[in-house]
Amino acid sequence: MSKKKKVRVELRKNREKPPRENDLTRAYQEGAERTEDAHSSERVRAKGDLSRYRTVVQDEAADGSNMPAVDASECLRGRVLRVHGLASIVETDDGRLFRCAIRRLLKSLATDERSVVTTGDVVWIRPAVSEDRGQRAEDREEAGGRKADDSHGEGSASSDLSFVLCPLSSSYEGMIERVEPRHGVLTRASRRREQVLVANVDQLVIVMSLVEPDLKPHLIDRYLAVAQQGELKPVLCLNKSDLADPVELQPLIGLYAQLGVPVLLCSARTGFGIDRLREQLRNRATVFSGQSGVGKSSLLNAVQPGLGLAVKSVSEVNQKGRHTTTYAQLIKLNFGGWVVDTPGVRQLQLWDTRPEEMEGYLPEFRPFVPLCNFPDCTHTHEKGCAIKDAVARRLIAERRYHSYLGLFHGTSEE
Ligand SMILES: Nc1nc2c(ncn2[C@@H]2O[C@H](COP(=O)(O)OP(=O)(O)OP(=O)(O)O)[C@@H](O)[C@H]2O)c(=O)[nH]1
Ligand SMILES: [Mg+2]
Ligand SMILES: [Zn+2]
Repeated sequence: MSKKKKVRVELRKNREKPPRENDLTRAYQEGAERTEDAHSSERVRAKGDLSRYRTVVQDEAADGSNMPAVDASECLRGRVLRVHGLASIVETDDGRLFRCAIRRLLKSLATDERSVVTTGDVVWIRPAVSEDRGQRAEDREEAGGRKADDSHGEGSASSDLSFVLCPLSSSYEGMIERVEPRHGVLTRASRRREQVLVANVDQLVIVMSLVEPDLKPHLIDRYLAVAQQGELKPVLCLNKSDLADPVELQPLIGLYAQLGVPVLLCSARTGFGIDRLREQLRNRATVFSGQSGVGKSSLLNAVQPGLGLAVKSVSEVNQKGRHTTTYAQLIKLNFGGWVVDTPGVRQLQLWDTRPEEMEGYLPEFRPFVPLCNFPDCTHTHEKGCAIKDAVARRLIAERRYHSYLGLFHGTSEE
């Protein structure tokens, strides 16, 4: 993560030069009778100079990010709750909701327009200027007064913001001026481009159902690779335990537990395992991901009663390919932390990885890799391959080796 610094900069130096009737400096130097005037003008001007300085937020390493700096006195900091086409819903630090467009410059800086701004992003927005500014001087005063009461850290940077607030039903409008550098991302390749599904989360809860739809072990392994790539702590959540016999799952649970991945067996229907899931989410930033119909939204409704997320109705259950959740949505948890519910994924291709890097995504391969006969062994067809040998001796699970082959060849075995 790059460091942030606040700096004082001089803004619009050229445009805001105080108007001068004449060249007063020359008049002063010439010792003319206008000395008094010249003096007082200079005094006024010095004050003007001061007000032209602003605190801006920018990255410490100028080369680290190409995001534009923003003027903290004119912008508000917030987090993106969801993205609807061209509009992003941002909650500012003071708890207001803004419907925002994205500054065009940011789009030209991004490698993929779909990921310029994504759910979970920390952004700086410029509230929209109300058209009837002139008539609302009274509102301005009132709002300014209120503002002083609810001071809120960085968001309180300016009291002259109040006049630009423009209510639109229950929310305001604004423009996203800057996206803070991300950490902890859920990313995938989509049509040969990087798609950042969610940003700034700590952990990925991989939701699988034991049946309806059936468990997909290869998909779990793919998710584990994506978690490692995005620096997310993975958690495996096996849902619909009410529909299957958990005894048969012991080898699978054992395998992932051995790899250091917490495994939670749950049922959104009966409430089994929901307390443990809630503890896993407390005070963390989490994303839920998995196929459509595994019960992501149902689990979140169980974790926080009253949430009311839409879940697939019984009549829709057999309609394959229908997603009930259609966009990633950030939800605040009333016991601390937040979670992003996402639409089901059909395919999960890793972004920006070469086949020879794939072995790095299977931690249990590591001790064996140096023992292969060829230093550049791909563990696919080579003789004297220590990985294949370890699979034969059951030191590496065959299932995991097959997942590796799928990752290596870029095929999704589902
Ligand atoms: N038997 C059983 N059914 C469940 C359980 N959890 C969810 N379901 C059912 O599974 C179906 C899908 O649940 P959703 O919560 O909509 O699944 P989702 O993962 O959010 O799906 P998308 O939003 O399409 O990605 C619904 O009909 C739920 O009632 C469970 O623990 N047991
Ligand atoms: Mg859902
Ligand atoms: Zn090998």
